[in-house]
Amino acid sequence: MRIFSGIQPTGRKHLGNYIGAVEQYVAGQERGEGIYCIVDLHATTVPYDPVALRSDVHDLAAVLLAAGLDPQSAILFRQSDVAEHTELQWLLMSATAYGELTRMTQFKDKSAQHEFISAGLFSYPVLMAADILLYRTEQVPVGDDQRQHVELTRDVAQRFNARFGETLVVPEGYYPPVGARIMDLQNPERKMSTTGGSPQGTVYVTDEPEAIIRKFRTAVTDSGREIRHSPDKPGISNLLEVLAAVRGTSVAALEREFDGSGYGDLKLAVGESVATYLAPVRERYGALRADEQGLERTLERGAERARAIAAETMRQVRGAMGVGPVG
Ligand code: AQP
Repeated sequence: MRIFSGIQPTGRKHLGNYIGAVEQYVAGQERGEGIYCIVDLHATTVPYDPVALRSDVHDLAAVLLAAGLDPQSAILFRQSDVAEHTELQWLLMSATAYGELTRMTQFKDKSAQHEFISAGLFSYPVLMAADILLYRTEQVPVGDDQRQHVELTRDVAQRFNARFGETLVVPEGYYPPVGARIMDLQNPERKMSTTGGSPQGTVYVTDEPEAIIRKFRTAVTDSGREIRHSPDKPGISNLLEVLAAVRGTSVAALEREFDGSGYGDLKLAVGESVATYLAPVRERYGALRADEQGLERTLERGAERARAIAAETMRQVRGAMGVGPVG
């Protein structure tokens, strides 16, 4: 089973990224051959600081290694080190409809946040399709917010194959059964997010345990008393999902366990469990982040392995599309 996912080096990673994606990458190592890409080219589609971008790549590489990604078995690399991503993106643009891209909700949300709306932001989902299809990926572990982009990737691959002959593998999205959409603790109607969230409602992977417990203690809930997962209780439902994800249990089991307890008990239990869950990651992160040369070596080795797979896919794509010499 070939598993691929990309993750943006955009500042500090939050609990949503961790449960929805990073934890799935680590678990994926058991299921198959994992390829994980730090997508720095995606991060250039909105205003950014070039100096910070390089350092953010190192921050993220250290988080992924601290979480338990083993670069000996999985491939961990930086997107811009493998030029085939942008070449395949350009070729896939011809198999993507303009109308499809205008329907992407992430583009609509993000373009509303910026004055200068880059063409890169608009074509972002095609680069994401190229990232995935380059590695003949079968499974893509991502959070629920990426569902529409994974569906677009499948449509583009199917259209390409219908037009140019069977060349690309059509991947499946893989969404965690609990925690695929962790919500902001202060605004549980909105997902926890790097750019759109509230500081108090966003738990970062490298937060101190006391800060984590405080953020959960002040989480917004309803004025009722019943601990139940339901659409009319977004705050409580989110807390139950977070606790189920970090404890590796089900929401139904937690509803039974907390039957008759107060909201304060649940908030404290979630805060403490998340602090305990993230503490070893934070501890390992410090030493890994300090060794920049070691991180660069890991990314370089990963890029070499990624290039070997990507080059073969590009040979087939170029052949199917009649681009370049016969090869
Ligand atoms: N709230 C979330 N719950 C579960 N999974 C989530 N992901 C993001 N938010 C949640 C998943 O994390 C992975 C990496 O996301 P990314 O590369 O898009 O990184 P980002 O842009 O910094 O993360 P955000 O928070 O999604 O930023 P905004 O909101 O600013 O765009 C993906 O698999 C994603 O599904």
